[in-house]
Amino acid sequence: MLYYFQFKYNIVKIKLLSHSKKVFLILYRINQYSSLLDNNHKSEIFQNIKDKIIDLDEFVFLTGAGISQESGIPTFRGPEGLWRKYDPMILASISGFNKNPKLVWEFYKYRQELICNCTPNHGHRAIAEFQKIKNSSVLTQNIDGLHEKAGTKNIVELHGNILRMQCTECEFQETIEQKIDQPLPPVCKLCKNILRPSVILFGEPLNPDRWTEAERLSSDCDVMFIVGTSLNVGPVNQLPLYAKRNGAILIEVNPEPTAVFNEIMDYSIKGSATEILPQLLQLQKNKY
Ligand code: BV8
Ligand code: ZN
Repeated sequence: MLYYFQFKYNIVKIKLLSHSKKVFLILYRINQYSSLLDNNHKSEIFQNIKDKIIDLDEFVFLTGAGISQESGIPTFRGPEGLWRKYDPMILASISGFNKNPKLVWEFYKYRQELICNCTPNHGHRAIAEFQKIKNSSVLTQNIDGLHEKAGTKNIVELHGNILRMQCTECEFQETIEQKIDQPLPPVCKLCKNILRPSVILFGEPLNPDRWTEAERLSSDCDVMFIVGTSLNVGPVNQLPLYAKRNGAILIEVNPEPTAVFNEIMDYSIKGSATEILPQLLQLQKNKY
């Protein structure tokens, strides 16, 4: 009797197995087919983009934390994002700094030490290369200095640079090479008041000259690439609208299309900066 059940169980098991194998094969085929579709669709988008932008002259790259993610710098709002662990209104706002400068400095010191050991990735380098063949500027929300490290020119650091610090009272400024070895908060060598990171904190206006330059570049460009940003933060998230109003083509590069602004994008290329930007660069290089 036992053998009978054993035999029956084996038959059922083999049937299930072969059935699940078939299911697995079908799923594998669907997956293969959809990634083929995906790639076909992507190459169709790229061909379309090439036809549209190949003869245009003025390009702007608006970049956010996503372009530095593959250099090892965490983004802010992703699953591992900084703002999931820390409250930006306590650690990255002007009110938080005024209330507890030492705590804010500890947050920035931890990020400075991470960032100063990071290097540009293929995405940063593709933009630096792109600039050699087309007139292009970079408007970055990032404070990590990686665009500059990649050899990029015409950069507007809209939110400042974490590897610089400045006096809260006088004109004193200082670049941070490796790490801050003074007690926190560091004090100004000239007037002994406390220093602050040279970044724009939440609740602070952007530097007026840099903002005016960003408005001009966005309003005059033919194409704006929006790379690695959730466009959550204002007023920078208004810049694609300046470009759109001027009739520019908006091309987004992001594994997750931005929620609010997705409708105004002419193209939304799903993918990472290090994967997509070199391909867009190739489009321009293959012009002739
Ligand atoms: C201002 C420097 C007016 C610091 C930053 C309440 C109180 C105070 C202000 C406000 C408030 N409510 C609203 C505001 C306005 C506020 C704001 O916008 N808040 C948001 C949160 C709603 N804005 C301000 O405060 C600004 N100033 O409004 O001033 C004013 C005028 C006069 C007088 C007084 C005041 C100042 C904003 C600047 C704040 N500083 N940075 C620091 O970095 O520590 S902003 C902060 O968010 C980050 O620094 C970053 O720069 C910025 C934007 O984030 P993203 O770069 O987009 O990053 P995020 O993680 O969100 O997205 C990453 C994306 O990458 C994702 O889409 C992901 O899918 C994608 N991705 C991931 N991996 C990859 C990838 N893409 C490509 N490849 C990959 N591999
Ligand atoms: Zn000073």
